[in-house]
Amino acid sequence: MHTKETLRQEIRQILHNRLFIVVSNREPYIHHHTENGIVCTRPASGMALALDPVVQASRGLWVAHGSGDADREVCDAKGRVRVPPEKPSFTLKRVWLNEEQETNYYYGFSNSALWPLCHIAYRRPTFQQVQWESYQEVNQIFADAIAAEVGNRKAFIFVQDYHLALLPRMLKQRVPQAVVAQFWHIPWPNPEVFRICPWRHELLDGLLGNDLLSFHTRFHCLNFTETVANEVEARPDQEATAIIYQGSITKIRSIPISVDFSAIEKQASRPETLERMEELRRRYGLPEKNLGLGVDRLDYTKGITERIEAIGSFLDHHPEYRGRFAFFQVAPPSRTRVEEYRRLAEEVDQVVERVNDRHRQGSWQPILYAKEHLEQPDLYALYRMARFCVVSSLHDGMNLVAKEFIAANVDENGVLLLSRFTGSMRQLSDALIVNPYAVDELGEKIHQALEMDAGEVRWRMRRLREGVQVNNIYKWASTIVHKIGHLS
Ligand code: GDG
Repeated sequence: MHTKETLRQEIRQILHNRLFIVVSNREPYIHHHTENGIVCTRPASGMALALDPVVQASRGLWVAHGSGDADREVCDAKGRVRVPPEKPSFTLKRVWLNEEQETNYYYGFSNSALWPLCHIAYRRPTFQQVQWESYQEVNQIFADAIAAEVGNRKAFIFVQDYHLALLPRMLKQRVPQAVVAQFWHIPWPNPEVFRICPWRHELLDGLLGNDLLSFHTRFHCLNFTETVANEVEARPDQEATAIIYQGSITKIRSIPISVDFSAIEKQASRPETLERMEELRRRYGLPEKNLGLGVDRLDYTKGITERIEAIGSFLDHHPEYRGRFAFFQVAPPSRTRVEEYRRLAEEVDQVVERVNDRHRQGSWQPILYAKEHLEQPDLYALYRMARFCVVSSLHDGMNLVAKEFIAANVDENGVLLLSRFTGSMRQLSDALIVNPYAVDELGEKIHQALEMDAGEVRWRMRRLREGVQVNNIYKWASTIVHKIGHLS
């Protein structure tokens, strides 16, 4: 079994004393001003949560955008601070962006062009020259910051995600001795979809600066190699596991990400979790039995409106559940400066109101909606309380909520409903697999989850738990570290 300790040993052996650098837009720790002084929080980001234990084990360096309003105050002159605050084990180096760069690079090109382009969720991407220029500029800022840290040293640089597609090529030019790998956390679309991007050649050129480029699934790898073959002068090898471009090789691999199973299991099993469950019941008026749960950043790819409609359909067809059931949706606001996300927030409000109005009985209503960021221990308590958890993404690279729910369900009494359009579906076949576009069918699956006999619930959850326990975050990291090690 892969653990934090085995990973630490592997990192020591494989990476020797080379510098290990993780790069991402989102920082793993954010410092904010509050009434009680400066407080450090962790963002609701699957990527940041997944990588944190890896960098802790490597004792390396993490370079990211400093986005908190107190970030500068806790850093030294080079933008560095030791984290996690309770037990510092690595250095976070913050890169500073101005308001305009944040608007154009982050909210603009990253989240209004690339995000909808890569997710088939029927939201049209917008392409603006000014946003593209800012994207190039910010990738260059990251390259400068990293080059200053690396100098002439040998280093492994592990870049995250779609915000930094141009960075690998820039790094190869600035620090050619470094091995560069990237993980693309979201889907890669088919060539037909990708070809509408005006800067597709530049993006592909940037990504082919990597020595290793990984996706969650083989399907995304194949989409990528096909896109490359259609768009640039490059030669994929026969198995589509590597691309030869301008004399250098980029290996393409599928390495599915995961969660820290044992840490979540441990946290969920603590006696304090039982107290928290009681407290959450009181705070949100949650029922003792028949609780359904959804946990997502408020994002149109997550299929939140479809899921709420499905609850409505379920109650239309099974009115005997009125008053005996509740669905709790946690959805912290996300990317609120993008118009599409503000519109989604209104849509979700409306659908929640509509379904509640249709089925309300006295003081009871079916949907309880928390538009807020909950503390992590609250989430683990909720995962333990829920009879079922719905992950109904329209398209999702992996989806970590599904795996967190499994890791926290220590009583083996929960059912996972999982969209067939998530990367995690390929590993979690003992879940109830659903199509979020088929709202009535999803409503019937909810009924099936509530009616499922305890034996079936247990064997399904037990098999899911065995799978996630083995295929945990340390296995993901170990695979990546081994692959990077072979490249040097
Ligand atoms: C991208 C890809 C891929 C949510 N609400 C709260 C909260 N969360 C946490 C969850 C989970 C994370 O946010 C969301 O992870 P996902 O994997 O579901 O989704 P994305 O953020 O879209 O992540 C995705 C991932 O990268 C990793 O590669 O799986 O496909 O889109 O960890 O627990 N956390 C807290 N409070 C909340 O209210 N504390």
